[in-house]
Amino acid sequence: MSNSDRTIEPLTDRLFATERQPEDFRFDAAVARVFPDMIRRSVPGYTTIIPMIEVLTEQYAQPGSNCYDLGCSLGASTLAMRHGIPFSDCTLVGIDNSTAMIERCEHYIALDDNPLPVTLRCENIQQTELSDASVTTLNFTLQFVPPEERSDLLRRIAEATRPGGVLILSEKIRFESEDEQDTQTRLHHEFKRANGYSDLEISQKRSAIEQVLIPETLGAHKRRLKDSGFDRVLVWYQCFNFVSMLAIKAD
Ligand code: GEK
Repeated sequence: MSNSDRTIEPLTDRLFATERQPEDFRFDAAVARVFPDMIRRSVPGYTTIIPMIEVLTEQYAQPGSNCYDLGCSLGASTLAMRHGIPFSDCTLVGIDNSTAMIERCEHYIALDDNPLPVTLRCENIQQTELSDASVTTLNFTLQFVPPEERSDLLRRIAEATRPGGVLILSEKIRFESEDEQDTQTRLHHEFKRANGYSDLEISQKRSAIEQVLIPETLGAHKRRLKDSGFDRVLVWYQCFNFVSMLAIKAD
């Protein structure tokens, strides 16, 4: 690995700026290197959701429990949880199956001065062990799990969650109405344009990601969360076709 591969200076995302062969999007080293810039300029509301994860974690973390960040990438949501957890006997675990992400995440965690230890695991969240949880976060990660395998994961999270515990679930969604789908998609693309992405970048990224990021409707998410063992589900944030939900297990 060269020194430049090790740098954690957030670089500008130009991955789709020039014409390239169509290929499915992967969370590889090239993506990890530009990820903070990419997600901030691509996901409306991301810069609001991250600090709110700290607020939500502070509300729902329980003493002596485990807190999980599933699909932690470079640890933005993990660090928000770390700062929100008010108990020194909690265990915080960040999990991602991209080696490139986990390697860089270690640097970001080390740079942060909060004393709560963070364990990082390079694992598939669909197989990872979960237990005695109070707060679990899936911040734009479930959308990358094949739809038919999502119930299984949510059921395991609900089973591992203590009474009174929560799942914070952020997702790109689609809409029942074609008209709303078109309008919200156009507004999302305008957001990307306003953040400096060209039409070529927007369309090439869209083609690369559409086979791997499968959005579902808000109704489908809510139903599945309830069927999986959560008692209440509420939307606490929405910006265009991006939402964040709070799924709560009753006391
Ligand atoms: C943030 N939460 O900054 N197992 C483990 N990790 C996975 C899996 C899987 N099956 N599928 C995808 N991932 C972060 C942002 S990004 C969202 C999360 C985005 C990981 C994948 O490697 C990537 O790092 C992350 O989920 C999704 O708040 O890029 O839109």
